Amino acid sequence: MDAARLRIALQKSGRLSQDSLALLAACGIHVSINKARLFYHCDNFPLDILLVRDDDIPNLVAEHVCDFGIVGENVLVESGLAHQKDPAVEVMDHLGFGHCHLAIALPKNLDYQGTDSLASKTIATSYPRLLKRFLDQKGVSAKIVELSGSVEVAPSLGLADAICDLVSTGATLEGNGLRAVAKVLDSQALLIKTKQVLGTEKLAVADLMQKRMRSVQQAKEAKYIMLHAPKDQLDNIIQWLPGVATPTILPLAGMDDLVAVHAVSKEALFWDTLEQLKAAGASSILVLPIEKMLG
Ligand code: PRT
Ligand code: ZN
Repeated sequence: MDAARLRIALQKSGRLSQDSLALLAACGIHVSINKARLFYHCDNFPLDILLVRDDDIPNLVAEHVCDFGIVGENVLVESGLAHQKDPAVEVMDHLGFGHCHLAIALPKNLDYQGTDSLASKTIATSYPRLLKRFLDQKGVSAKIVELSGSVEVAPSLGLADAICDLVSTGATLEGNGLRAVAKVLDSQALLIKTKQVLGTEKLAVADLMQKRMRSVQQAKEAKYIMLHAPKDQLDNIIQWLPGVATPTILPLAGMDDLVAVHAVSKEALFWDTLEQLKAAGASSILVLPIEKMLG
């Protein structure tokens, strides 16, 4: 590996691919992907990208073929390389996309009274390690059948009584007459890093990339709020602004009883907060997205 260029493993084609590349783009890291190739040099940042199947990413990082990887928590934990006592890779950040959860689901007509109802059942899954860990924790003995895909059809084919699979909207379970009964793991995309010590140059690049990734994530949630507030309601209105440390208070030309309040909110802003602000006397409320944040 070039001593100064970082190498990151991303999913080649699948649910994490677009968001992973979009995150790099939002960090100002440019690469033009032509899916025929597996290896890309970014032209404006010392980063090379290896496009692979997501299942290979934990190993590529653990073996230090790549310095970093972006992979679902489900895949990392199932790989066994995130073992709590001696993990083979380091989890640097939760990236806020690829959200799903691993759940045990049963045909709707099957009775479920808690995890004991799974005793002696056959459960089909692509996540045998995670499922076994869950069943062991619950003290339930069930038979695990490993399938690499289309797990949700296993009960209707008579291959299994239940399944353990990833769920995001729940539409696949619904479409196959199944209902989720127990959550095994919450998952989202993670930035993982090799445990090998990086040289000084690479370390500096890694630090810069991570800082940019964090700032992109912060900016995604954060909003810039502008509103007008009656002076005598100012304290009350400010307390309704979520995640705001120090709002800016500005005079309004020709208005003695009103001031403008500008603030950056670091939390998601919901309609009910805006309605509460309005009820507290705020007017001309504007909420704007923030593109970049630093410091
Ligand atoms: O080819 P490669 O091995 O790289 O890809 P893959 O087919 O193994 O993975 P892919 O692209 O399907 O998913 C990549 C990662 O996206 C997963 O490891 C998860 O971390 C994350 N993710 C997020 C999901 C889902 N949501 C998801 N809904 N992965 C899979 N699903 C599947 C699920 O298995 C089920 O078949 O979608 C279906 C359920 O979706 P809903 O919306 O109907 O509930
Ligand atoms: Zn995969």
